Amino acid sequence: MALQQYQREFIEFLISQNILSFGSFTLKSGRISPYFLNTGKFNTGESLSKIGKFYAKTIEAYSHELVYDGIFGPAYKAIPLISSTVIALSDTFKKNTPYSFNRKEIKDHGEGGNIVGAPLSGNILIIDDVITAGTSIRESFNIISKSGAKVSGILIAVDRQEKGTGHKSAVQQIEDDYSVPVKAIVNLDQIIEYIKEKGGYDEQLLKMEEYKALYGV
Ligand code: OMP
Repeated sequence: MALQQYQREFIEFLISQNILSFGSFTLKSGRISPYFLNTGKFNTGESLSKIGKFYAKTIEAYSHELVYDGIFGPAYKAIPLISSTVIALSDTFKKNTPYSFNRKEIKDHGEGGNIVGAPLSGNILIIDDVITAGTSIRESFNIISKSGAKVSGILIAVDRQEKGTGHKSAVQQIEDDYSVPVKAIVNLDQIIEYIKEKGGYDEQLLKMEEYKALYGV
């Protein structure tokens, strides 16, 4: 799909906030990547407000495929992301959406349970930051299915377009395994397209292409 204006703005935003950085990074999967997306760096009110708007806009752009009653964000990193997304859905699109997240620690006193926020029921849209090999997102599926709700879709900020455990992309594998749509604000090809247009990233682009040849699909 051709780069949309909001996607250009999003990539520009990733670069300007140093969310997208270049170097040598060991990923959760053990792969060594020449680039990394650190959404933990959405750490000011202004940047958090912006990321929520980008997620909300993407939900609206895919409104025919992403059908949901509530939004779930896995602890910890997705908690602020879903908070700002539901605020943007309410402010910009007048949609009042229940949201919840999990506790990482087991709580056996007070209100108990390991879900905070709206009770999980009906169709749940998972919002997370990045999919590489697809391990983290599967943990969210387990949490939601245990609660009796159904995952109806996934939205991430960046699809790194890498292989999962087999030959398919991790995203494709999740779509096949769970029969749900997985959407991203942007994917790696779109980031590459944008930085090629922008110029000045020749060395980084070369390393990204090498990495893609190893793990890309
Ligand atoms: P997978 O579980 O392999 O899909 O990796 C996704 C998770 O890795 C994300 O939820 C992040 O915690 C982390 N990650 C990033 O945040 N940014 C990246 O660019 C790459 C990763 C990663 O480790 O693969």
